[in-house]
Amino acid sequence: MAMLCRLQKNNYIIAIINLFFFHLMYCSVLATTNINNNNGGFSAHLIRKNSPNSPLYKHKNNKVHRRLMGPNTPGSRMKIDPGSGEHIMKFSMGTPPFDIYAIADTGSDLLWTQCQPCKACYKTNFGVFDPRKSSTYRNITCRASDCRLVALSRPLDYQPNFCRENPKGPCLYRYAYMDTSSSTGALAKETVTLTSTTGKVVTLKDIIFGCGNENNSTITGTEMGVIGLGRGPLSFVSQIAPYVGGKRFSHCLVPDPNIESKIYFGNGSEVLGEGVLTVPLFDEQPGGSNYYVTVPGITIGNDFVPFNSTGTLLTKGNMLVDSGTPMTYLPQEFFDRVVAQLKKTVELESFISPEDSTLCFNSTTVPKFPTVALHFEGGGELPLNETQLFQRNEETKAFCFMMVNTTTEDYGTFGGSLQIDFLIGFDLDTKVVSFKPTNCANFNKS
Ligand SMILES: *[C@@H]1O[C@H](CO)[C@@H](O)[C@H](O)[C@H]1NC(C)=O
Ligand SMILES: *[C@@H]1O[C@H](CO)[C@@H](O)[C@H](O)[C@H]1NC(C)=O
Ligand SMILES: *[C@@H]1O[C@H](CO)[C@@H](O)[C@H](O)[C@H]1NC(C)=O
Ligand SMILES: *[C@@H]1O[C@H](CO)[C@@H](O)[C@H](O)[C@H]1NC(C)=O
Ligand SMILES: *[C@@H]1O[C@H](CO)[C@@H](O)[C@H](O)[C@H]1NC(C)=O
Ligand SMILES: *[C@@H]1O[C@H](CO)[C@@H](O)[C@H](O)[C@H]1NC(C)=O
Ligand SMILES: *[C@@H]1O[C@H](CO)[C@@H](O)[C@H](O)[C@H]1NC(C)=O
Ligand SMILES: CC(=O)N[C@H]1CO[C@H](CO)[C@@H](O)[C@@H]1O
Repeated sequence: MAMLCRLQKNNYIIAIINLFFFHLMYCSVLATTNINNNNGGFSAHLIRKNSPNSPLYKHKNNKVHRRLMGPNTPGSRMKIDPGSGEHIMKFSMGTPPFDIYAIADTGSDLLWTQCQPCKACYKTNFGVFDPRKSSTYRNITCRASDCRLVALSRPLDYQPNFCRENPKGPCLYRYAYMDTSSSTGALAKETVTLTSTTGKVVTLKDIIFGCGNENNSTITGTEMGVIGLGRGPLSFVSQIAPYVGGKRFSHCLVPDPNIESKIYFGNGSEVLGEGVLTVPLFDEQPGGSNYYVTVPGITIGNDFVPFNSTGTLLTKGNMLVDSGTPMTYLPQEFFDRVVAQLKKTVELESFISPEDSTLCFNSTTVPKFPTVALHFEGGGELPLNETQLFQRNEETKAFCFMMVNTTTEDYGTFGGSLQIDFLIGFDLDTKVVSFKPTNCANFNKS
């Protein structure tokens, strides 16, 4: 019941927001002259965290990982990930611009960064954004309709009548992630600028963000915040939609972590042409953040391994598409059958890597792996090759399988490594995800 009320409330908010953005769009077309790449769309670089290219590179592979997911709402869960495959997006905030390195997260909506004056900020190597030094910073008041977007994500000590008593007071938020990371502060608006992959400067005005003056992070905290690319109305993707021609984006992740990947927003981000597989997105809940798809099973060699062994009925939305999670997770029982089938077709000695619990095959040369394809609701089949399925461990020289088990979840997570060398498009308006096999290192969308 509580859930039901919430959904209705969210829908109401979305309606208001749409009107609001329509207005914004109209006003900003004239004001913002410098976004004009592909009919308003633009592209940006994604830096693989822990690639030596990353300003956030930490030498030894740190094992602590989190998946940033929505606030502490039902449906938010955390992932512990071996390896560090998160992606960082660099942009600037404010006038004059201040550089921000934030985790690009398809599992949550809010864009936030640490802000001065800090009550509690974790240590970063790149300073903390100071709104007092920016001429384009705007507070969002309690009374403002935008404030309702965080109505469910308030600080722990928040008084329910705070906004009624302080209509001109700050719009306070608290975003807590399942790994105990959190950001608390005031919702505000700022100008976001970034340099696109074509070298053009893109200016996005009045982007709603969390100015966090009380934050903590489970990692040593070098990243400066999170840029939420989820499906909800607060998401960066939803906010910029009127500027770029629609609520859609795509990315192409390169296999080599030292080469920057690309992300495309709005017009020009469409995944088109031959060999595109388009699958429906499952609506977990209206206004929800996550990209779920339905996967009946996986073909390995000549055999089909069904997701559900106990019946033909399948839970809809049993797989979360999330580039923020490096590995792919399968529920234990499904995982066991996948591994059994894989071992049957790969005739090599295997062992479990003590480092990250992956299943590895000893081989000095590239072994002959079976053909593998992921099946989607509606009959679509996505062929996966070695680039996506296996990674060579430089030390042991073994080939390790990039799918691992989860015992705490009954759904799978389609992680970042499985997304490598696909141009993947997320269309929030038509509610589909599209996949196109692509050599991402050589890829440039025109
Ligand atoms: C924003 O609000 C804070 C207090 O909540 C205030 O100190 C600051 O001056 C305000 N900034 C602007 C630009 O209105
Ligand atoms: C972050 O804050 C929460 C709530 O106070 C706390 O439980 C958690 O331990 C903190 N995490 C870190 C890494 O400080
Ligand atoms: C996006 O592309 C469509 C179709 O080409 C065009 O009508 C629309 O004006 C573009 N949007 C922006 C914001 O430029
Ligand atoms: C598997 O199928 C059974 C019966 O057909 C159904 O009750 C169950 O929810 C399904 N489980 C999943 C994970 O799809
Ligand atoms: C396979 O690799 C593991 C880890 O390096 C090693 O312990 C084992 O001896 C290897 N087995 C063979 C047959 O090479
Ligand atoms: C699966 O997960 C459990 C605990 O999370 C772990 O003990 C087990 O070794 C894992 N690996 C395999 C291959 O099942
Ligand atoms: C896997 O497929 C991608 C996309 O088509 C391609 O770029 C890559 O070279 C392939 N990898 C192998 C090992 O065939
Ligand atoms: C509200 C909240 O999460 N507060 C935490 C902020 O981070 C510090 C440590 O950096 C914690 O002590 C607070 O509890």
